[in-house]
Amino acid sequence: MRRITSKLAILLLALSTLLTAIPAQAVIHNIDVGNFFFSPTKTQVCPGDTVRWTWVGGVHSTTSDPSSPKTWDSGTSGTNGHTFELEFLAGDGPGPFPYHCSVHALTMKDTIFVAIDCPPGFVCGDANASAQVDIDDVVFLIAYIFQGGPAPTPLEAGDANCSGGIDIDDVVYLIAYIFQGGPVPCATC
Ligand SMILES: [Ca+2]
Ligand SMILES: [Ca+2]
Ligand SMILES: [Cu+2]
Repeated sequence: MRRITSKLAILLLALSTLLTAIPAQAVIHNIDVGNFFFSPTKTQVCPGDTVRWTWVGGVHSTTSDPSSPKTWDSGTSGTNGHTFELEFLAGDGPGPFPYHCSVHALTMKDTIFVAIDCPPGFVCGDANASAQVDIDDVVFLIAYIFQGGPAPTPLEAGDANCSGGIDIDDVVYLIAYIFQGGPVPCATC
C-alpha cells in the first residue's frame, strides 16, 4: 500500500505535461456515396461513433437537412475514394439526423439514427458519480487504485483516457484536464 503525498501529486503534474491524449476507440460506420445513392441507409450510431462517407462515383455531398439537430456539410466532391468523417457525440442528442446530397437533393436522402441499445449514459471521468468531473474524482481514483477504496460506478466511468482499464494514467489524465486545460475525458468509455 502506498501513501499519496504531495510530492507524488507534483510528480503527476509534471508527468501529465509530457503525455498526449489517447483518442477514444470509436466505432466507424461506412456509407458509400454514389450515383445516386447512400449505401447502406438508416445507419444506427451510438454516441462516440464516427460515420465515414466514401465517394464511389459521381459528384455528391453529404449535407445535413435543416431539420437535423446536428449540422454538417462535406461540400461537393467528384473524387472516387474521397471521404468525409463525422463524429456523433452524446451532446448531439437522440436524433434522428436527416441529410441529403446537395447536388441531388430530391433523390439522394438518408437519415442517421441513434441506436436504442447504446450503453447507459454516464460522465466519463466522473469516478465518484457526482455528475461532475473535479478533484474529488482524482482523490476517488487514487483511493481505488492504491488504497483499496470503492470502485467507480460503472467501472468505465473511471477510465478517463478510454484505454480500456483503470490505472495511474487515468489520474494523470484527469489532473491534466482539471488543472491544465487538457483534453476532456472521452465521450464514451
Ligand atoms: Ca465526480
Ligand atoms: Ca484508462
Ligand atoms: Cu449526389
